[in-house]
Amino acid sequence: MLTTSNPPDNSSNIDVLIVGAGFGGLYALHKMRECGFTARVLEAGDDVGGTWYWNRYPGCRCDVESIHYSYQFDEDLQQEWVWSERYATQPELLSYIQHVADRFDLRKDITFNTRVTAATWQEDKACWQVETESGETVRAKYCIMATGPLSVPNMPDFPGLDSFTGDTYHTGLWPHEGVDFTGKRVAIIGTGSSAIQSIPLIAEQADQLTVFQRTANYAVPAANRPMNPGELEAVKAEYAELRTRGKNFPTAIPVTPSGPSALAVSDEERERVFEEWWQDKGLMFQAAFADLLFVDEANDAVSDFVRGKIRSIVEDSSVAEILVPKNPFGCKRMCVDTDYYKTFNRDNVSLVNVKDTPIDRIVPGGVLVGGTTYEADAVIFATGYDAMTGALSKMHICGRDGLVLTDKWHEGPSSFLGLTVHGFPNMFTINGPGSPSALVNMVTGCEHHVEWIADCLTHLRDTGSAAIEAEKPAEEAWVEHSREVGNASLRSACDSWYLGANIPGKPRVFMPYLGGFPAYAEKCDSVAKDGYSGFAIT
Ligand code: N01
Repeated sequence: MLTTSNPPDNSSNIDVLIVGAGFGGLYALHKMRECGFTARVLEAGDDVGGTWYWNRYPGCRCDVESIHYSYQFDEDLQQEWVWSERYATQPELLSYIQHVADRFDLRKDITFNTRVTAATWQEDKACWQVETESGETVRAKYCIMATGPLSVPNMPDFPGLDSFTGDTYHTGLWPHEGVDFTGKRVAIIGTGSSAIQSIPLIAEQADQLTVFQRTANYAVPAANRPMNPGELEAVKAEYAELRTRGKNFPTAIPVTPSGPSALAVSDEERERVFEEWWQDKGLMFQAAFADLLFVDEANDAVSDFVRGKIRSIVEDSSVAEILVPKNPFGCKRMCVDTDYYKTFNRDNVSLVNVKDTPIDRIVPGGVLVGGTTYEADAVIFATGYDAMTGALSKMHICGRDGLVLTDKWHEGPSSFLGLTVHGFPNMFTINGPGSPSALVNMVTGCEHHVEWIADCLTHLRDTGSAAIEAEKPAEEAWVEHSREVGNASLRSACDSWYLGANIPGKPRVFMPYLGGFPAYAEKCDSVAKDGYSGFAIT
């Protein structure tokens, strides 16, 4: 029995064990059932939702438009669901995922409040033995790790943290009941996407907000708004076609750059395009010209445009200069904002640059930097995640011949297609390192992986095969190809979570695949069509 509330009765006989009940895990469960496999999901939280279950900080919403950031596998679902805003809030996304779980009767095969701690390949039985925090054991022929690329919060080891007398929060583990900062002095550490979304709202509520910034980030206006009358209906009238078209774009989001190069147009035209895209395109501003993330001079142009915007919004020029990013545009993941820079014009908001003078320690009454204590009643850690490998590394995953995944990956993750790992038969990762993952529309990425895995398992069943495993040369070739593609982009030009640089001691490897969704999907297709070339099937 796994939990008292939801006990599986045939745990040792299931075909597919899925870890995680976010977008990837839920669709995996639905698809596996549809293909006639028995499947079960183990989920650490007490409900479905993954990212959208855990991230409940003020202002949390998706930066991919709702019409794209949603499932496309079921026409009735996409026709019936009504999005209220261009970019859905976390509560709206969570209710969408809950609706999907109910609509497809998924909950009966999900065991909540159950964290997986270990998975061991049993060669003699050709199955995975999976263990949970409560000491339960589940066996399954196949294991799908739908654990999310950004699901393990990074909590820097600040000295003195335990001495703090106020409340502490991490944006990725926000209290379900919400937090009222009225009358409070709040400190927030970090200026990535989570901080940039939450700072304007916390500033409106708190007495005083102190922002501790180590690296200035690029943020562009989200341009969020309620859906216009008739807008959703127009999308739905051609939804299937829109979805198909989306898959032809590198990000799996159908946005066509205004031109191939920012350098091929006059200064006036470039400025006009940047301004137009700045006003309305949100995250897709980065696609205003096709070469912004590849050619230094084009990148300089867009970097300078955004720097100019920051200087024009922030009234205190010394504050503006701290907020102006020094990195190339897009090498850290771009952020979208609603009134982020404007918030620094408020009297109750101050900015502390901790780049050259890092945080010394947390003290009982606040945060100590360079001998000054910034007093706080609450400290928010908006310090990000152990990305891409964090959740997989937290479990003790032991493959063939006793090979432990963290040992194999001690110099950085390697995989074939970001889906499978040599030495770990019958194990699949959804949005794993080596796949496009967070560089594309994540829901499309999840669906693509699940459908590839479903076809693969069906093939194994149809051919009476027991196990599939990525071959070493195929994995090495994929790692090398991913490295080459990654080096061609300016995204790898600075420290970021893409590279694991935000976690002390983590090897520096650019983890998401940068070749774009169409090339990636084509490679996955051709491997399958070739009878799973690059895999050993036994
Ligand atoms: O985390 P981050 P995030 N001292 O890693 C700072 C997705 N997402 O949760 O840059 C001081 O980006 C760190 O500083 P530095 C999206 O993919 C999407 O904000 O390492 N500061 C940085 O400023 C995103 O990229 C959405 O120098 C320290 C911050 O903490 C990803 O999640 C919304 C520090 C961490 O920023 C992660 O975003 C939210 C230290 N010791 C998230 N350690 C949307 O869809 C870390 N920092 C809109």
